[in-house]
Amino acid sequence: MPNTTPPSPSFPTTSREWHLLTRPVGWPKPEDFALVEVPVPVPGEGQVLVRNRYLSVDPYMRGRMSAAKSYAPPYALGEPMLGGAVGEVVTSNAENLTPGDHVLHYEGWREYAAVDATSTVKVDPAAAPLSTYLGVLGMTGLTAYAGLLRVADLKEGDVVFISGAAGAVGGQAGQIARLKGASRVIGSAGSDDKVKLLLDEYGFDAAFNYKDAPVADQLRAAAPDGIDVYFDNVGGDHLEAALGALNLRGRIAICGAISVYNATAPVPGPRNLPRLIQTRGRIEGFLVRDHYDLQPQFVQEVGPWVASGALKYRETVVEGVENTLEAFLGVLRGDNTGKMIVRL
Ligand code: NAP
Ligand code: FER
Repeated sequence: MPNTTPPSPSFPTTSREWHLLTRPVGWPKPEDFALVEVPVPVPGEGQVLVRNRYLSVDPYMRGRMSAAKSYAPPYALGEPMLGGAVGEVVTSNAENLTPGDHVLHYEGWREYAAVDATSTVKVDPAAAPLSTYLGVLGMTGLTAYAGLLRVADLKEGDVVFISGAAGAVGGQAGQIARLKGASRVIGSAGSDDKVKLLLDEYGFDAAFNYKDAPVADQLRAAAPDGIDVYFDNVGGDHLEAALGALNLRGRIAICGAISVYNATAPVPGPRNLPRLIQTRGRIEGFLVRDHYDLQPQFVQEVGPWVASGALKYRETVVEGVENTLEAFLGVLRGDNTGKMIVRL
């Protein structure tokens, strides 16, 4: 039996959602977007109405704002944008979900969403704070885990370099490397406070502010014996510097290239790719979607580290659906430490 409960008389009738109006060129501008008020959607058969509580804003969303063909389809103009979200089921036309349940789904950038129950994952607010299902125990966490352990094939004793190291993926990748027996973990980030966090709280052995001096120089000083693994969140000069420092049979996992996401023309690649020949090195890009088979192992291993504090995480929480765009732009600017989250 569907277990729909009628909304209470005080239930709002309208919902706000973010639409993409025009495809940004370079840095997205507020005029490219609109916060639109619409009627609260009516869930169809097999759907639930979800009141979103936390929205995820992620770097990949910049790619979906462009028309270019990629691994995820472009956002449609004049339509609500999509993204990870966690919310509470308000009404249910699905057998397996009940009002009061909490679910993870992909209809973010809005207050209310009617979602197919089969496209949701039930989450337990008693097991972990709801926001963590978008971050340390969610997509960005699995990205760090799979990218480091499977793609970069981390081995005990490796010297590991991580860019974007104070961000959601990078901070977690660095700490997993440490917990898994890396001999030296080096991170780069864009502010002195972030560098301090890496050294004082996340247990990195060395860290530098990439804005202070050329990355290649700072990496050479931090890793005088070279690196075995590079986890790339940034691309550009970071990637070239990492190739230059790569040891024999080194591995580079290309997770992201945020330094070029707003570029208006193709950006040249690293000038020192032949370094892969000398080192018999390997460079491999990956998408987290191809690694969900690791999800149970990830939760089993990382969950206890998070619960015990062995793995620390930060979240930067922005309040209010009306501030979602600013939160997203903040990720591109580096306003966040750890996972950027919008709380509704
Ligand atoms: P995040 O690191 O929490 O936030 C992005 C960070 O990028 C910012 O805080 C900023 O920190 C840094 N940044 C911005 N512009 C930069 C530049 N020009 N040079 C160097 N750093 C810059 O974001 P995240 O969600 O964890 O994602 C990190 C990377 O992983 C992104 O490239 C993302 O696209 C990628 N990713 C890939 C997958 C996958 O499946 N392949 C999945 C998730 C994420 P600073 O202050 O340090 O500059
Ligand atoms: C990102 C977040 C997610 C990203 C890629 C993904 C390259 C991957 C999504 C998927 O596997 O579908 O910031 O940047």
